Amino acid sequence: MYLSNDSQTLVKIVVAGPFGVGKTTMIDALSETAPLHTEEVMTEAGALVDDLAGVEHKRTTTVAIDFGRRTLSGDLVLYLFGTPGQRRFKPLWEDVARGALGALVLVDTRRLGDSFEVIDMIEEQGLAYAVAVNVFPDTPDYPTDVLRDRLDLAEDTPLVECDARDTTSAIDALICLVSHLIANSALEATT
Ligand SMILES: Nc1nc2c(ncn2[C@@H]2O[C@H](COP(=O)(O)OP(=O)(O)OP(=O)(O)O)[C@@H](O)[C@H]2O)c(=O)[nH]1
Ligand SMILES: [Mg+2]
Repeated sequence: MYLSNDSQTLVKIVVAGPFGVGKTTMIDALSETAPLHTEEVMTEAGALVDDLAGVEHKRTTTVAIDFGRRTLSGDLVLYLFGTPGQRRFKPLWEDVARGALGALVLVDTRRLGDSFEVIDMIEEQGLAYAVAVNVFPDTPDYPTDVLRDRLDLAEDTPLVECDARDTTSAIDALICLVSHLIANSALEATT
């Protein structure tokens, strides 16, 4: 649970994405320490603004942050910050993203349009990111090139599929992001 005193690289990573895409679920699956959550029960008052289509069993929503920690091979320690999903929290997305090295953007392809604003915010913050499609049972099967096109992703932006509930799958998505960040920094070092 505690980090050793050996030299470590500590990195802030944001897990972002629209309402109900599985951010809190993923941080639960990833964190090697008891994760911190700020969940509140959803009430009837929110029924008109928070669309539960596709996630009808969802009962709570994040109102500030999720926080967890994951050590990847050896001395690379990732501090994972999850954002709330609704656009009314946009100023908070920006605050949470500040100082991060990169972002894992979760996407639900049943509601692709909901992801655009989050991706815009990440790009405006100048953060490198990878996109992970959280697969639900009725997720439509888009060809990769169509999906990349719809999300308007740069050629080198990684796009993977994951199951946010599954630790191995969530770690694979995280490794994909970290590999992208390492490749970016190697490129910057040569230019
Ligand atoms: N079938 C399936 N269900 C999932 C998956 N990931 C999350 N869920 C469910 O989908 C719902 C949404 O999960 P959350 O983790 O609360 O989503 P969130 O992105 O944190 O939501 P907000 O914080 O409210 O924006 C929950 O009911 C999860 O149990 C998945 O990979 N597959
Ligand atoms: Mg959440």
